[in-house]
Amino acid sequence: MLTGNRFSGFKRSNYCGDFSAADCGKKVALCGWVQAYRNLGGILFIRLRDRSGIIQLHFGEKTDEKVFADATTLRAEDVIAITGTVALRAEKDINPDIPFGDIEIEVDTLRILSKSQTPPFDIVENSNVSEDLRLKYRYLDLRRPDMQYNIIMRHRITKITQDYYDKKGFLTIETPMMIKSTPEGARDYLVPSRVHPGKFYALAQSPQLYKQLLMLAGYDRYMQIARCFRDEDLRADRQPEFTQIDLEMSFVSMDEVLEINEGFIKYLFKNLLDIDIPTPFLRLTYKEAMDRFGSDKPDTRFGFELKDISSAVANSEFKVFSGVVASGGTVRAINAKGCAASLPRREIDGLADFVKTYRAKGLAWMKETDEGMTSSFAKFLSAEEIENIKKLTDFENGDVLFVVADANPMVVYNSLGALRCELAKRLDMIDKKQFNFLWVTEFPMFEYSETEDRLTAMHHPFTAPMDADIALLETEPQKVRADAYDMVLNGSELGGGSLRIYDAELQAKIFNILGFTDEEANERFGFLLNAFKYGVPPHGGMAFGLDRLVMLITGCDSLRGVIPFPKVQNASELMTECPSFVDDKQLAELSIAVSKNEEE
Ligand code: AMO
Ligand code: AMP
Repeated sequence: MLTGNRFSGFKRSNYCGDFSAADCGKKVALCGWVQAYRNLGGILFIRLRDRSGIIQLHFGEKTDEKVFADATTLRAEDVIAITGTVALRAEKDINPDIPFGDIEIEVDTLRILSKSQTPPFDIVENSNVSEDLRLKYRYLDLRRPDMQYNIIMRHRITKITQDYYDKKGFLTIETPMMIKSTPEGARDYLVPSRVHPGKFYALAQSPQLYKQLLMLAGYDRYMQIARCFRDEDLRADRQPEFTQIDLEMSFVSMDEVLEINEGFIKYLFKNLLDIDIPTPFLRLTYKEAMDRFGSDKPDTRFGFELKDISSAVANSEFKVFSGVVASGGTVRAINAKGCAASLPRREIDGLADFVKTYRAKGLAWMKETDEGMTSSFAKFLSAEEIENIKKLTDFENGDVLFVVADANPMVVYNSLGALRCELAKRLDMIDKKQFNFLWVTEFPMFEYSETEDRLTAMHHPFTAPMDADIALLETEPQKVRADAYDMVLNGSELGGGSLRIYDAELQAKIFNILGFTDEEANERFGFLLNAFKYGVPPHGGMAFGLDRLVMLITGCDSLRGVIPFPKVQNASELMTECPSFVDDKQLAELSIAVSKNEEE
């Protein structure tokens, strides 16, 4: 039977989480979802939930008969509106373990606004149902208190962010999402144009060029909570659609950019969590980060720093080591200090398999306990070589040493960099309450791309080279360092940016090094090179990953925990099942012919 609006005339007075014992006697009107029900014959308890919390409703002797009868029909997730009186619970019903465990609402009236089917999973904290099922019914998943906490934290972080940058004189300015496709960076998501058959927009990977043009236009300080789109392979910390806190400033040095942005972190943590983050942050050059931690986003909550032992093994009989040194490679080690007892042989073998996923050819090890020394490689080395290794790595009884040798230093860095994190995880050495922020600076301008067989920009092509290295652009571009920086938190890249090129000639040179002819550069970035003819302020900026920031603050292990409607590994959304096929009519309007589809 069709009914009208069962809610009309009702006015909510409070949220469910608004109460304390001091409110006893107060008349209230509440709305929400039925969390649970307990029927004890003459007495019925319903737990009522809204986004603020849960309160107990009491239906008993004093309750009107019809209201009581209606209440017995309630099931989990039904939506109701009630009026009643706040009351102290009977002594025996007090639950000291939950919020408002000493009070309840004695119900006068009940309206059943919407019935729920039995949900596919319980709406409770720390649900252990599969994530796929949670994502298919995301609107139910989002009812769970831990998801609501994350989403509310996200709101508060966004709000505090906007406040901070507003105070610092940043203007919020929107930039277009449908922009010109430029083939640098990740793959673009394309949007076909109906009115220009055969032509496409790209969804913005970031507001980079527009924010630079805003500096050129004199807006001086810009910020935007910007949605970005990148057709990349997904990981736990990567979504195809994500949000940046995007910033740009004019007439600034790198120090000023870093200062204002570490000031943001300090302000955020103080206002959100009342945690004092010390500033200035530690600054590591890219080289130091790689040498000490094997990573350009080092986690400094634990030691296990890398040690170069190439000099000790350069002339060794053991060709696995000396051969690598001779070919220009490197041999490095991690000393797991005092961990001999916690690292049995089978654990060590497991770690050898682990580093192979980072292309290491092997993991040599050496372990000393009161029973003596065991090692996979010591027998191949002279006593003097072992002694030198011990000196270089501060190796003592009780330690385990891990060694990787490779002709390609990046393989050594990547595998030992990952190994130190894995060791810390397995040995439970990470303090989850610690927030270690740092900057990595002096990144290389370029990296060699094997797939494209050319240099590509390590950050992006608009990043300025360091003054000290300008001359190398002509001779050894791969040695040029950039005025680029990343902010790192506990081993995750939280944000990155750079000072920008503001000179047309230098910008054109960089495009050349990246392999564009003048014509290609003009075709793709002509508008920028043109703009550079009209008076450009020196400028620089950065972007934080908002999703990553919220993820790290809430302690989630995936971005999916802090994005209301995320995509999964294969870039689809399980609830609406997008992407989806479209009508032939739509395709025809866009002058698009599909040459292959997933179902074929
Ligand atoms: P960059 O590409 O380093 O720089 O991105 C800045 C930050 O955005 C976050 N991020 C992501 N988060 C979730 N999913 C993704 N797929 C993803 N990709 C990046 C990271 C990263 O540090 N325009 C420049 C910034 C600048 O130079 O000002 C840029 O986009 O936290
Ligand atoms: P092998 O001579 O192959 O038995 O190697 C002796 C030890 O050196 C084993 O523990 C191997 O895992 C290790 N090993 C082999 N290649 C490398 C390498 N490139 N780096 C570090 N250890 C290696």
